[in-house]
Formats: sequence, C-alpha cells, structure tokens
Amino acid sequence: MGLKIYINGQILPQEEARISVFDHGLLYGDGVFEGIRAYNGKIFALDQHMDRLYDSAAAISLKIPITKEEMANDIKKTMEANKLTDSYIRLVVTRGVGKLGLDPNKCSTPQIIIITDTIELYSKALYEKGLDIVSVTTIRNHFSALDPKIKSLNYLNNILAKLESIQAGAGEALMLNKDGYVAECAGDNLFILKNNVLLTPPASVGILIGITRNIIMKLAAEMGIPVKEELMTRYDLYIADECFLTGTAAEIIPVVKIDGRTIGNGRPGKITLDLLKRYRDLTKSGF
Ligand code: PXG
Repeated sequence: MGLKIYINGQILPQEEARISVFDHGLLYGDGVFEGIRAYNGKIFALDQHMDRLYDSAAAISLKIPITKEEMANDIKKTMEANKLTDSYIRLVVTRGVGKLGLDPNKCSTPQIIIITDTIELYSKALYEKGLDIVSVTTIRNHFSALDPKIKSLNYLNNILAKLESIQAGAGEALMLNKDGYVAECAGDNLFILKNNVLLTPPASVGILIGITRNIIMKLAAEMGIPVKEELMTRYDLYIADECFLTGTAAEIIPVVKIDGRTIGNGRPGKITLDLLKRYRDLTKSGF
C-alpha cells in the first residue's frame, strides 16, 4: 500500500500527490527542507527542527504561509494517516509555481510537502564495524555563495561530494572548506576525540548546524567530557583517537578509517559507543 502524502493542507495517496513542473523548487532548487524523526509516536527535537526550517526560509526570503504550531500539527496528522509511530519525516517548502526565469516574486504561494516514511542510511552491521570515509575534492559551499547553514533544496554540492566517495568505494565524503579546514560530511556532521577532548568544526568554517551535533555536544558535556569547536585539518583527523558522524537519520555512526588511515584501534571507540547509547536512550525518553 502506498504512502499518504501531505500537500498544502491535503493528505493524498502518493500517486495523487503532485506538484507543478513550473514550481521553482524543481526548476531552480528554490526552497528549503528538513529531515526529522519520530520515535514511539513522539517527534524528536521538534522545536529545534521547526526553528531551523523557518530560519532557512527567512534566509532565502521565503515566507512559510503557516505557523510552526500548524506545521507541527500537520506532521502529526500525516503520521496518523500513515499509522506511523516511528518515522523519518521529510518537510519540503518550495517557492511555488512561477514562470521560467529566476524571479521568485513571480511565484504563487509556497508549496508545503510532508512525507512520512522510513529511512535506513547505514546498515546495523556498519554501526558495529564502523565507517570508512574519504576526503573529496569538492569543497563545501562557501558561506558567501550559499551558506551551508541554510538547509536548501540546492543539495548538488553534497551530491557531488557523495558521488566522489561512492566512486572511491567509501561510506561517506569528508568535505573541506576553501581554506582546507575540515567542514563536515556530505550528509552528517563530524566529531573526533583526541586526548579525551571532543572536537568538532566551528560553525564559522561553513557547515549545517546539525541538531544531532548540538545534542551530542550537550550529552558529552553532561558526561564531563570537554567539548571544543576547533579548526581542524585532515592531519588532525588522521591522528584522532576516535571519530564519528552525527545526523538525524544516522544518529551517531562510528568512523574507523579516513583516507586509508586507521583511526584508533580500527574499531568503534568507547566514548563513541557510549554517546550512541545515551543518544538512543534520549530518543526513547523524548526530547
Ligand atoms: N550536514 C548536512 C549537510 C546535512 O544535510 C546534517 C549535517 C546533520 O544534521 P541533523 O540536523 O540531521 O543532525 C545533515 C542532515 C535527507 C537527508 O534525505 C538529510 C540530511 C542528510 C542526508 C539526507 O533528508 N540532513
């Protein structure tokens, strides 16, 4: 049986959930999105995701025609229509139907799409074995061109990076910024542990400010682990004791190899696994 999809206030069978070929979301990637998860019927970190969605929209001068509260209710209705308690929720807000030509002012009202489905980014075995990642030649977008803080429908930067990592037979693509500093992976934020200090690139290098990233920083601090946002080069990663990636879909995935260099003892790190457990506990208790 197909999924039921929300489009602009209506919940429709997936075959009938369609948008116009003149939507600027399709024609120009003009729009924003969010990826959220629900665990046991409760939407995890809902407020943080709503804030980021509306901030992304504000940054591209897109006025979402419903409130955050209405959006949250519509997500719940869509989950109910699909009888889902555990779900990956994809919100998409496009600029709307317009004419050919860039001018967003010629577009009608923004289109709101809610897809509730399941997603498995990495297999269960990979969480036990750890991921092999490679640095790629595609640099992360410069914030003066397209700020990575905006979760926009323009994901070609990330897709080009991902293609390179697939070509290399690796599990994820490590992206650097234009100055060679570590930014993030194609679809996840990155952390390392060195001498019992947790390090992650600062927002200023040009990254998506991951909601999982923020939660992990808080969990680590609660565990008494010092957390620092610091500029890092690939060298810093090669000599790390532990490494892991964070994201809504991936949660926390251990990294055991970077550019062919073995990280730590080549197995998922102790602190990494502890953080994964604590994060999963949090998803069960709600946040
Ligand atoms: N960086 C990038 C570039 C991302 O797209 C993250 C980090 C992690 O952020 P959160 O807030 O989830 O901790 C993301 C997450 C999808 C999809 O298909 C979404 C992402 C990544 C991959 C796939 O919805 N976004």
